[in-house]
Amino acid sequence: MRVYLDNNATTIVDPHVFEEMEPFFVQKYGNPNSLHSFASETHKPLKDAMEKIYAGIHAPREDSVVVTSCATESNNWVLKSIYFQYILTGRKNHIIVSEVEHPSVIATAKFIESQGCRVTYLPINHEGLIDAKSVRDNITDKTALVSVMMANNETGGIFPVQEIGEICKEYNVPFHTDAVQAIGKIPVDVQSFNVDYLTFSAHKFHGPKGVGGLYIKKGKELLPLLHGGSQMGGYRSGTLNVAGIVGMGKAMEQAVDALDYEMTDIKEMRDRFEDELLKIEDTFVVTPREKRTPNTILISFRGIEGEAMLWDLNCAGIGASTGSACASEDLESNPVMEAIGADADLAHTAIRFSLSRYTTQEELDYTLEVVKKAVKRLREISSSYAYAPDGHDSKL
Ligand code: 7TS
Repeated sequence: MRVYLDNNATTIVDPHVFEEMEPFFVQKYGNPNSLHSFASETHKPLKDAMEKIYAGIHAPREDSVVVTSCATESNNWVLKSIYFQYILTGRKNHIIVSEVEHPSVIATAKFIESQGCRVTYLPINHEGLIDAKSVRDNITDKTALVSVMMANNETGGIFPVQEIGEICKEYNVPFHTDAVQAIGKIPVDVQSFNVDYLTFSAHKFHGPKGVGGLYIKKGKELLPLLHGGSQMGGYRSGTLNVAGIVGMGKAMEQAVDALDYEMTDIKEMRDRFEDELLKIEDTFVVTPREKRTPNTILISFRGIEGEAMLWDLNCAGIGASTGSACASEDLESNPVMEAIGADADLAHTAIRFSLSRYTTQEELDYTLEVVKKAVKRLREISSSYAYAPDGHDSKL
């Protein structure tokens, strides 16, 4: 059996999405900006797809949604444009991000820092969450941007973007949120809170890889990162990824349709699975369930290296993660576990299981059995864990 439980890294393309994309490779391959029927036959599908994307995040007509190549690009764009517009010109000198943003925000913030900008990295609390108050404590009249994600990719922790948005409004500071892990898992409505920029990525909600987006509120325009032709209103040059945009539109429509299912059925499956995992001795989950996206579990197994567990899972056909795939080649401890101050022993033991609407109960039952066996095997050979089969005094 093969089981995919790494849906925060990427998701399967929904077959309906693939079906809608297919004609735009070999049949309708025209460049939308050309002046002939090969071009014009792409116009309606593109318009329909953009409408679905606007509708999916409740973006009003007057605001902009710009299609990018991925969330990494969207995040880079916001931070670098803010740097050019406010920091380089000397109007402001400071930005605020959370310390557990995706590397596409953290690394960009570090780059901007190296160019002379002051950066505040907001700490997470013992639940792996951000306190909105920490934004208030750090924001100044020289702050050019606050960037705090809607949901964390490691824990699924939902951050208080509503309150943070209010604080930003009070101080008239632009607010960006990375909603990559929120779309299709919790409601995302740009009109329901104060937000100026919002990032998303199709491959996280059963769309294709290589296509993402950035919502930009009217009046909060950014400088282009990619200069060239007049595509996307001059906001982002480069020939449109027609198939990608069509796919992202369909995927967005389906993500919204499936939201209830994710928030009820998938959540129930996740909770049951988590209950069973927590019955294994010396296991820990950081963020409370009700404060998490419905599909994610980050769980630590004391005494077991995350990579060793992944190996056992992989041998049994199960794909999970020790954290973000973007960082996993480094064999570093999980950034969230480090940020909450978990001791070194625990920080290396976190495994992330992320479900999707394609996950089945049978797959979770199978995974649970494999995990139990792996825990037993790995603790038996662990040098740091005194294995006690009768369940007593298992800690060294
Ligand atoms: N932002 C968040 C919150 C993410 O989780 C990811 C990918 C990205 C941005 C980057 O998206 P992309 O469109 O540029 O690929 N996160 C992960 C992860 O958690 N494991 O692998 C990739």
